[in-house]
Amino acid sequence: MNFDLTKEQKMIRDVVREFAQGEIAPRAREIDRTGQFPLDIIKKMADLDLMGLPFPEKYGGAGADYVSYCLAVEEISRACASTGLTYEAHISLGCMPIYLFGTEEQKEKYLVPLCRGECLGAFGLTEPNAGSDAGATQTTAVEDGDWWVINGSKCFITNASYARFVTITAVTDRALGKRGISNFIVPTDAPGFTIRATYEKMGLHGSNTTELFFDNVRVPKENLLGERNKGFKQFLQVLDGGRIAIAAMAVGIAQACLDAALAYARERVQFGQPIARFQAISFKLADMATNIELARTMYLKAAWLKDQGRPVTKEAAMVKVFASEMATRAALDAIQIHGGYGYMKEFPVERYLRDAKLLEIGEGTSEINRLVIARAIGCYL
Ligand code: COS
Repeated sequence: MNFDLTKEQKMIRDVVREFAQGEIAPRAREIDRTGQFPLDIIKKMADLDLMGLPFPEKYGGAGADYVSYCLAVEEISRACASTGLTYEAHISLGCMPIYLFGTEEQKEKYLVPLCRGECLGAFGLTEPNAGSDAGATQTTAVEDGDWWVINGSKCFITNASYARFVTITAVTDRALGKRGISNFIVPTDAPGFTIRATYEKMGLHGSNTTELFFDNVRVPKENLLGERNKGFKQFLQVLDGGRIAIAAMAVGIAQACLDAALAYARERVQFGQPIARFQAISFKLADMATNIELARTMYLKAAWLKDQGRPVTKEAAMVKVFASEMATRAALDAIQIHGGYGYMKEFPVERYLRDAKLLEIGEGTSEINRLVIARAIGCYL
């Protein structure tokens, strides 16, 4: 067994870390305050070849592995979680379905511009009445000659305002229930397709969150992605990968919590000494560091399994639950260590809490992921 990163993985992590700390971190507070989407940062990430990092060079990607991609997600999220989520959703939810299930023609047409960072990737799964129960999708796609006609709506969709096309799920055979769902690539300029970005969120203010509305939207037959009626399994497979990357995001936020809390505790003097010297504080920091190490090791193992083409459903769910809940705890402890200052916007730790919380909800709630784990270990046999 070898726990070392390869030379290439280390190189990618270090390049991304330097870029994230130098160019993203100084902007994070402003991005949170104004809610301004960091489009110029995304352009720079494209210049660094990050927007197609884990995809083959023939599709415009950088040919790196999933481990390297997750390391990049951690580093970007450590600097700015809004930028981290934008990146994660682009790769794991936007690019991945097309890479996994697209025909060569579809990859040429859709994956290449995504990998080059010419537009952002987005995936429309969740609906007002189909959240955890994603199989309850109500959006429909009905055949009409050489076309599919799509009607319905999606909610909480990341990146769609900056996408040229969105992959969505729709019911193609109602009688088959969740086994009658298919995936479609829908151009965002198609007549009848409306995108609205008016949510007021608790955190991740710089991440674009949208609602999608389809009113008799016509897409050509060839925009079906993957096999007809296999959409449910396809997106569960996509979500397996996404959950590992969300865990990497959580580790990034937790690391930022530790960085901030440790620096503060070493400087802040009370009762004649830095508070880091008090056991009550140092043990909090020690626990934070231990949990971060554990979550990082878990996501690296899960990403490695994915790179080997091995089953990863259970490990992805485990690390998603552990890392996201760990990040929220780390943010709460970081605030506590900062005392009254931690409650103020002048310090970054209150933002870390608002940003971390989403990771217990998005790409499968902690409850759904515990259900996946419980099934995998045989609780319900
Ligand atoms: N990968 C591939 N196939 C999978 C899978 C996975 N990870 N998990 C289950 N499947 C298969 C099952 O084997 C089953 O196959 P058959 O039809 O051949 O029997 C099929 O998919 C249906 O699975 P299941 O019966 O388990 O579906 P359920 O509706 O009971 O449960 C859960 C599915 C709850 C796990 C799923 O709906 C889920 O993950 N929900 C959360 C959605 C989510 O994360 N939303 C966030 C969106 S952010 S983009």
